[in-house]
Amino acid sequence: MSHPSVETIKRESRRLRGTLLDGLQDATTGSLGFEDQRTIKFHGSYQQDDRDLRDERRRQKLEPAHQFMIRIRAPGGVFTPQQWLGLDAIATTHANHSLRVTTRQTFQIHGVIKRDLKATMAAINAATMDTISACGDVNRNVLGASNPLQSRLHAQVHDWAERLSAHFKPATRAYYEIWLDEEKVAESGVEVEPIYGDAYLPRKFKIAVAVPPYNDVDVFANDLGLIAILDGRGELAGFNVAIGGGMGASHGIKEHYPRAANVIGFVTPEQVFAIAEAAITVQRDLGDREERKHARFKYTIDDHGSDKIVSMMEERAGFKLAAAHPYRFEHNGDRFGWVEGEDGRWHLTLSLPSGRIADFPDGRPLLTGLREIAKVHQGEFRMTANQNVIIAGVPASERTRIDALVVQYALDRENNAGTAIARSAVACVALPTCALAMAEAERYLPTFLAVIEPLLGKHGLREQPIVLRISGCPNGCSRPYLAEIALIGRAPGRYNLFLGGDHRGMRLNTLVGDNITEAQIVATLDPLLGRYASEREVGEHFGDFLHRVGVVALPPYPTHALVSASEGTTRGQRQPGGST
Ligand code: SRM
Ligand code: SF4
Repeated sequence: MSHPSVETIKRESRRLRGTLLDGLQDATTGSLGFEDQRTIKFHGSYQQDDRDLRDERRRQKLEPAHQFMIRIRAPGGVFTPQQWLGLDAIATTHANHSLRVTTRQTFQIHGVIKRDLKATMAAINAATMDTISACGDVNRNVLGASNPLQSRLHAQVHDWAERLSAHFKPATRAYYEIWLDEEKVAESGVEVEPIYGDAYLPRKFKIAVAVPPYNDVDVFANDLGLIAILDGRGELAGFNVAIGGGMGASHGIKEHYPRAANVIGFVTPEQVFAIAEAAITVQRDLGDREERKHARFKYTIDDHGSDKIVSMMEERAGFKLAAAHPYRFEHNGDRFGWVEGEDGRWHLTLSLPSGRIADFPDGRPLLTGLREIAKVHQGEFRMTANQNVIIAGVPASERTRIDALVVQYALDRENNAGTAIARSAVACVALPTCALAMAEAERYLPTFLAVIEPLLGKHGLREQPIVLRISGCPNGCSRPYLAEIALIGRAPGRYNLFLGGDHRGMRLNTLVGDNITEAQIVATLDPLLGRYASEREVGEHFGDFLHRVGVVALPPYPTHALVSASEGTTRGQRQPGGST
């Protein structure tokens, strides 16, 4: 049976209602129908099945072990201790006893079965959170720099993330009707979607707000990036605007490529909403609605030309962009341990294993430990886009108590043991829940670290920060194409090895090993790390070194790699190749 296209489903969904209410009530299957599986994404949930159990269930002629992933909308990644406790209770009551910090600063909960979905959504709302447009062809969770040092600026950036998220939330009341039993609007399904229109966007759209010198949100991986520019007094003067970032690619299909966003100009704070809305509506109107794989803003920009897209954005926004301001990024990682914010409060960044918070059988009761912290913590929790957590806003007098809990529950194991590469490594979820995974990522990271760390030790590089990212498939949820070393799943136990991204998330890396095994990856990396250890210049990072000595060049697709962090670049300008 052929299914309708996603475009048809969206248009005919009566503003994202579809037949979801009926589908949820059908007790004969743990699955939703094809259309409802598409519609539910806009409500922040994906139908999945436990892939570890697939073969066995097939042998037993059972339907797959259907379950749902739920993603919270959390602009800027800030949660109160009460919200944390609410999520913890949901994870232990309705889900798989774990919380998963994502690369977009929020939580995913896995393993919710269909008959529990509604109760879980209601519990999320009761804990003062929602999941609206956490997935689907709309604006997704807005990232906001989580750098804890500049507390005042952080608050402002968080506010921007909140406001942008609220502004681009779909207008439909479907979510409230379906999950919270709110009364149906008079003519249910005909609400006006002033920004999205009848068919929403051709594809997902992502916004991030970065505050130099930290690019912890990987601003260039977003459809729309806002780079905060401060005036001479340290006040927010406005934002440089970058467009067309995206990571998704396909193995062997050159038309599907990752792209680093290009900087097109500068806007004042008053102009932000107009330019963001212009970008989104240009993509709404020009984006490819025939081929979903080619439907992201990055392809719209490359197909029509950056100049045309920028002109259209300016026309719709009603002003011309000013020239981009100079800015400089230092790195795209998190800073671990305690730091004092300018408000005199303290912030503790803890490295989490691929963002997974569970009570691990090896003696790391991370879920319990963070629950105990949430019970006494008076500040907030901030998720980072590198899947880590900041226990933020701790009064000096409370530090000892938090430290004691951190030690008691082994929350410092990732931070104290291991190498700099391990602390900052990012791996996507992949197996067993992700339907698209071709190889392990989150579950493989510890194994890979166990082979790479001795190599780093051998070459005296244990404390050298190197950006390592693993994705289970070329969709790139760990933003691997911006890493200095990236493994991208091809098949069980086999990866594509990419090298040469930079430590600031400003240059795409290049394929150096196609469909190779762990042994081949190690054999490739060992001599390169050795050369790096002996030939690097002072302060030179691994990816930059590989470019300088000619081991890698820029990739063959239009990279738009930004090679000079100190240059504000102008609209439409293709970035030259070369290394920093
Ligand atoms: Fe992603 C699809 C997980 C961040 C690019 N992503 C998926 C799905 C929903 C698989 C699916 O479609 O069936 C994954 C669910 C796995 C699971 O079992 O939970 C999934 N993506 C994730 C998360 C949880 C990865 C993580 O380990 O943290 C991240 C959740 C973010 C969030 O909270 O909103 C996540 N995904 C990203 C990022 C990184 C980012 O946004 O900064 C990217 C690359 C940036 C980009 O969008 O280009 C990303 N995910 C994709 C793509 C490729 C999209 C494309 O246009 O090419 C897919 C596939 C798709 O949409 O068809 C995808
Ligand atoms: Fe799944 Fe691929 Fe994303 Fe990993 S990169 S979570 S395998 S879609």
